Amino acid sequence: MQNRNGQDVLDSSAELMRKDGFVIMADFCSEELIKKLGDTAIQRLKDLRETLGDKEIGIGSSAGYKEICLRSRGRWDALISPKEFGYEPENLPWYPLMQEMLGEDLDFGMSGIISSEPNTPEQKWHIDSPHEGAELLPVHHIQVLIAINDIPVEMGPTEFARGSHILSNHINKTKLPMEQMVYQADGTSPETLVGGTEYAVPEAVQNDITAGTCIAFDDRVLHRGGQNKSSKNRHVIYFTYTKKGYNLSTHWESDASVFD
Ligand SMILES: O=C(O)CCC(=O)C(=O)O
Ligand SMILES: [Fe+2]
Repeated sequence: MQNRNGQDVLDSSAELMRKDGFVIMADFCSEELIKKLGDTAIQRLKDLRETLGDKEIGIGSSAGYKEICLRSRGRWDALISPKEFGYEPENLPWYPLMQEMLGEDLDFGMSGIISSEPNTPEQKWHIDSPHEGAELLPVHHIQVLIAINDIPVEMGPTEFARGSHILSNHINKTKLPMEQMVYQADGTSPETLVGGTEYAVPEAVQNDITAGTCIAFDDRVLHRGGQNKSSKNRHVIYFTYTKKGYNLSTHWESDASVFD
């Protein structure tokens, strides 16, 4: 697995994912790939928002539709299948890293776009999946975020707490309850994650991101979408992958359709 400069980044990226819970791979996707993903996604999001019109929509996937939801105020998430994007999920350039982390017989999870409007506030710190065992089990769900444009800090790139995929274990590490961490609640932060334990506060990382960067994260890592202080929409495309047979039911919880 090579980046745009021809460097082999598979082993170093896998190592960072295991250690930090995330890896930021700059200069990774080709111009052609980000253009195609971006054009498809922005059009689809526009169409879905038009179809949605004045229909009611709340915050969180259970208060949304099966095609589109709000992940937090001003932060739209629209599902777009690999087929609609025009790619097979196994032919995308980050796939070797997914195989390395999840095993050769991994499953595709979901794909789409997350788009935050100007003046969107930052999210509350959260994890997207609970832990499944007292010891640190291998990652079960990886999300890949692709920057189709530059995302300077003022546009709110995703922020990660380094190494918190280990510390967020609600079975035997953190004192925070699982539901509080999974459903963006007040009181979750890198500090409170380790409150009352022997562990050091994990470092919060939010970097300027350039177009073509690919970020992969173990979704047990504490993270949050940043505040968009700019006057432009902040887009990221995502593709997710799971270990064989993992059920993603809590990640998209609505059965209602915007087309009904
Ligand atoms: O918008 C982002 O950067 C991240 C969004 C996110 O983590 C979520 O909605 O679960
Ligand atoms: Fe998240």
